[in-house]
Amino acid sequence: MPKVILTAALTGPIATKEDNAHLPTTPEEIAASAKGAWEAGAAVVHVHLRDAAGRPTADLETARRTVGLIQEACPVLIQLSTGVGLDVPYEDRMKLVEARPRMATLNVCSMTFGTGEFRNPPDGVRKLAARMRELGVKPELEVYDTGHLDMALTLLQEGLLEEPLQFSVVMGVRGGMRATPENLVAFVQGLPKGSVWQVIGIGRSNLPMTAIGLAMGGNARTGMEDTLMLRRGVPATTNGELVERLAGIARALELDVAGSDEAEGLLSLRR
Ligand code: KMH
Ligand code: ZN
Repeated sequence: MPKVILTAALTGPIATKEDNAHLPTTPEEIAASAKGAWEAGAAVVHVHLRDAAGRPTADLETARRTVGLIQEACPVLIQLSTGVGLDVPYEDRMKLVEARPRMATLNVCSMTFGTGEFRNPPDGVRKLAARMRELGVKPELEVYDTGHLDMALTLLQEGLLEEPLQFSVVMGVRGGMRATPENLVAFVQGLPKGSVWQVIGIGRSNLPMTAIGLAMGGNARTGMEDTLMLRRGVPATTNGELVERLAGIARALELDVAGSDEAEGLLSLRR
């Protein structure tokens, strides 16, 4: 049976405990949530960090501590977000890869992001890509629109990225592409042969778009960064239950859910 990789995006940069009291924000809560997600079938966790006041942070000590706690809790693969949060300076965000996660996100273009602005300046993106290559941290290319794919391919041509490229096709952010099956099909057709890709569906699009992505042969991500709701009117209480639902969809499609050790090979991670 074909294998699929499920990722749990545990926290994200925007929601707070006021939006959902179960959102993990401290290093301990994030590690416990990572374990629950891994037990439910996530091979990868995508990690954002918060400071003591609950705001997004790129503090390297918090990153090292959180990575350490997750590693103690379970063998899940750790992907740190270098997106961090809309108000965190790019120079601080870049430093997070020094915590040497197996993977980290690379957002290749600036854009409007809901009511805010997500700044990814071209020179900063190139520096970060180069540093990730040096450290052997696999970039997950976050692409929110077709021009972002062109930028990723430019970085590949410049020798800043290595194939196979790994994409997160993010759908449903206001400022990026809308979450529609037509957009997903068109986008995936443009990816270089051999690329690894997953769908990220924001909000209500999470369940249908990840299901469509799995049926199309992609991987999929869920978690409280992407949706705080299990279904309409029912808030998620753990990341594990969102992963469990996604794993159920994968199995219903006769797809095997990859463990972390299998995912390591499928994602061509170094080390
Ligand atoms: N922080 C958001 C603005 C990432 O994790 O790299 C976008 C984001 C992407 O969450
Ligand atoms: Zn993120």
